[in-house]
Amino acid sequence: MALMPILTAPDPRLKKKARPVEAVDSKVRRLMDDMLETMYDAPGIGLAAPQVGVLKRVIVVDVAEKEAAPEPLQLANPELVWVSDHDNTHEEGCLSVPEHYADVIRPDEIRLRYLDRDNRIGTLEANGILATCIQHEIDHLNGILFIDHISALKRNMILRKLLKEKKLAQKEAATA
Ligand code: GNR
Ligand code: NI
Repeated sequence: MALMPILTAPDPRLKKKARPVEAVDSKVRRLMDDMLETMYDAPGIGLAAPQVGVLKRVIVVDVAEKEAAPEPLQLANPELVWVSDHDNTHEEGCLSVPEHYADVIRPDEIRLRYLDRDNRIGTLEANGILATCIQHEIDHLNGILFIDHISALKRNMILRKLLKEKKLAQKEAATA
């Protein structure tokens, strides 16, 4: 198991569409395990492979309460096969958009198809925070960040701030 560095916006790799895995083999399983470890360490409730620079359709999620037993999900090629026409607003954050939060409207309930850790087809129905998180992660696989769901004005303010912080960090690293 290993921690992987998490990319932050703006980064062109976060805007790319990820490719399906052909099968969940030992290499994909290792990626899933490293992603889960990286997510728990961050800490976050979800992580998509593009956030660690891997353009594969792989996500991990765990929305269990901190005190409760962990409920890790490791999914490859997740596909929404149904979404409810009822929407829900939830405040979202993202490990790739650190320290910024905004309300995002998404379908309340979803049904999902995916490949599990053993390369078997699975289905899952989700609502609430789990449905929000899974949709947020699938967005990452399509090069979409939660800030793409808010106004261009707010989005550009956030991106400018993150870029400034990145440039400052680079400068500090160069003079250290
Ligand atoms: O840790 C995370 N919290 C979160 C809160 C509300 C909606 C979505 C999320 S996902 C985020 C981790 C992350 O960036 N996943 O891509
Ligand atoms: Ni995210």
